[in-house]
Amino acid sequence: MSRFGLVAVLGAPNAGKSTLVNALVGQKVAIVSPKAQTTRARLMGIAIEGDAQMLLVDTPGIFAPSRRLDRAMVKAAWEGADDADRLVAVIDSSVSLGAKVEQMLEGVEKRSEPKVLVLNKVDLVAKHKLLDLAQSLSDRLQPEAIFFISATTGDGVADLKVHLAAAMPEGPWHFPEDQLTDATDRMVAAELTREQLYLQLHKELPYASAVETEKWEDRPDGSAAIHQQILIERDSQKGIVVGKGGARLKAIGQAAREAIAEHLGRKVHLYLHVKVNPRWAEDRGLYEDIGLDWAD
Ligand SMILES: Nc1nc2c(ncn2[C@@H]2O[C@H](COP(=O)(O)OP(=O)(O)OP(=O)(O)O)[C@@H](O)[C@H]2O)c(=O)[nH]1
Ligand SMILES: [Mg+2]
Repeated sequence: MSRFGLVAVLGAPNAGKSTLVNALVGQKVAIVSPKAQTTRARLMGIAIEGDAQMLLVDTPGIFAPSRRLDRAMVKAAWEGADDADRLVAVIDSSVSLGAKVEQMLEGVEKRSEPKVLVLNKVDLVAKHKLLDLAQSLSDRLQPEAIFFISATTGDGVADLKVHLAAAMPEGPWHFPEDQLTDATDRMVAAELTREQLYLQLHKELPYASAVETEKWEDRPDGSAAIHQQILIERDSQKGIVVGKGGARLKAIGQAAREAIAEHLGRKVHLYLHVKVNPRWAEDRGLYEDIGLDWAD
C-alpha cells in the first residue's frame, strides 16, 4: 500500500514555515531569512516517509495585506491550503501572540481540514511558557495533534513527519522518488538570488525588489550561464544594491552563484543586472514569472 497527500504549511510571516518545509524535505528547497515576508509564492517541497509521499506546500506568511503584492501573497497562502489533507499551523513560540498571528488564526479556525498545531522555535523558549501557549491555541484551533519543534535544530521534526505521513490517504505517489520540489531550476535560481537580497540588504530594500531569471545557457563544458535581473523601484536604491565600487552586488552575486551551483550540482556563471522599474509590483507578467496570481 502507498499513500500520497497534500500538507499545507501556514503561519504568520517569519514563523519558520520555509525552514520547516526544508527540514521535512531533508534538503533546502525554500529560501529563508530573518526578515518577515521572505516567501512570496507557493512552493512545493516533496518528502517521503515510509510508504507515504507528501507534497508540502510552503506558503507566504499570512497578515493583513495592503500593497497589491502583499494581497497576492496572502491570496496564494490561502489557495495553498485548498485541497490539503492536513493543515499545519506554524506558530513562532518565541514571540507573544497578538495581532501578528490573529489573521492566520482566524482564517485557519474557519477551515474544515484537519489541523496539526506546530509550536516552532522551542529552542528559544522556556518549557513552562510553551504549555500555556499550547493550551490557548489548541482551545481555538482544535488540532488533532500538537508538536513542539525546532525547525533549525530538527528537534521534534521526525515525529511530526511520521504523524503527517500516517495521516495521508491511500494512493499512488505522484512524483519520482528523487524529486524534491515542483519549482523549475530557473525559479529556484531567482529565489536563491532573492534570498541574498534579504540577507544582505537592509530595512525596506528587499521588499522593494524582485529577481527574474532572464536567460539561461547550458554551456558545452557542463556549466550554466545564468542572467538575472534585480528589479528595484527607485534610482536612489541602485547605489545601495550595487555598493561602493560594486562591492555589494559582487557579494550578492558570489553568494547566490555558490547557492545556485550547489542546487544544480554544476558550475554556474551568474550575471546580475540591476534595473529600476517603479512599477514592477504592478506588472502582471512578473507575477506570473514568480508564480503568483494577480490580485485585484
Ligand atoms: N531559533 C530558531 N530560529 C528559527 C527556527 N525556525 C526558523 N527560524 C528562523 O526564523 C527566521 C524565519 O524563518 P523562515 O523559515 O524564513 O520563516 P517563514 O515562516 O518561512 O517566513 P516568511 O516566508 O517570511 O513568511 C529565520 O531566521 C530562521 O532561521 C527555529 O526553530 N529556531
Ligand atoms: Mg517562508
